[in-house]
Amino acid sequence: MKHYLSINDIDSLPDWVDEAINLKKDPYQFEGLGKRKTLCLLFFNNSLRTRLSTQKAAMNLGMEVMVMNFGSEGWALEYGDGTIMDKGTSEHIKEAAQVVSQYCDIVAIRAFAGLEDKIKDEAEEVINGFAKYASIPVVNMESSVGHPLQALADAITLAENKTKDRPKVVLSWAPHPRALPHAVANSFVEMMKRQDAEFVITHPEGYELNPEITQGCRIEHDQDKALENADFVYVKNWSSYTDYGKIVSKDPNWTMTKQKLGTAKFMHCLPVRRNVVVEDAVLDGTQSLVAQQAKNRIYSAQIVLKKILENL
Ligand code: AN0
Ligand code: CP
Repeated sequence: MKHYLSINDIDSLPDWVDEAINLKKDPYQFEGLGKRKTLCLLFFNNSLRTRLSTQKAAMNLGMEVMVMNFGSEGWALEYGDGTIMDKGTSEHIKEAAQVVSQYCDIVAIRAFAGLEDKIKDEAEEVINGFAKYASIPVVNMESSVGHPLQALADAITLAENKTKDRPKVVLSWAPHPRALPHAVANSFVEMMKRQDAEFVITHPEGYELNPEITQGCRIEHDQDKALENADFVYVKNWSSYTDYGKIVSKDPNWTMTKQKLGTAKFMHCLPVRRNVVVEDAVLDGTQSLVAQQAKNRIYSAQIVLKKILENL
C-alpha cells in the first residue's frame, strides 16, 4: 500500500482487524521495522487522540516522529495551478509537499472540511495536493470527507465487543451547537458497508449524508424505531450535506440517553459534548466503549504504518 487516504485503501477489512488485534497483544513485535524511518504529522486543525495515538503507533514501530501545527505555524499554502501569488498565500503546495518529502519517509495530514464550499471540500486540496506532489506515502488523519483511521479503530472495537455474528449497529445523529464535518460519519458508513452486520442510519430529515456514500444503506428517520434491538449505537453529529455546512436542527430529542440506549453498547469517536450529544449517565456507565475506541486508535494507526513501511 502506498497511501492511506480512505477506507477503500484497505484490501481486506477482516484481515486488518485481526492483524490489529494481534498487534495489540504485543505492540512492540515489529519495533525494528521503523528504525531510522521518520513520520511527520501535519495538523491544520486541533487534535488530542489522533495526535497522540499516531505518535504512539509510530513509536511502537521504532519510528522517529516530527509534529507540526501547520494551520497556525506553517506558511499559508496556495493550491491553485498558475496562480499569481500576490495575495495572502506564501508558499505553493508543490514546494511544500516536495520539501516535507526531503525530511521524512511518511507524512500524515489532518485538514478538516471548511464547510462553506462543498465542491472545494470534496476536491480535498490539502490531502490530495500532498498525495500528488509529495514523493512519500500520505496518511489521512481526517480530511474533508473521511476519517479512515477512526473508522478502522471502530471496526477493531466492534470486533472486540460483538457477541453475535451479525450484530445490529445504528449510526445516530445527535445535536451539537457547532457545524461539524461529515468525515467521521462518512468513513464509519463506508466501513460498515464492508461488515457483516444489520446497519441502520438514523437522523432528522435534512441531515442526509452524501447519497453516494450511503447508497444501499437503510436510513430510518424515526430514532426509536432505528434503535430497536440495537447491539451497538454509534452517535455523531454532522451538519447538513444538502444545505451544505448548515445546522438545520438542534432538536434535543435526539440526544442519546441511557433509556434510549437500552442494553446496547455506546460508541463515539470523541471529543463529545456532554448532555448535548449524549447524557452523562451513558458516558459514565459500563456500556460506553469510548475509551476502548480511543485506545484502538493506536492499533489502527500502527497497522496502517506497518503496511506502508513494509512497502517502502
Ligand atoms: C471533529 C469532527 O466532527 O469532524 C473531529 C472529530 C474526530 N469534531 C469536532 O470538531 C468537535
Ligand atoms: N477522534 C479523534 O480523531 O479525536 P481528535 O480530534 O482529538 O484527534
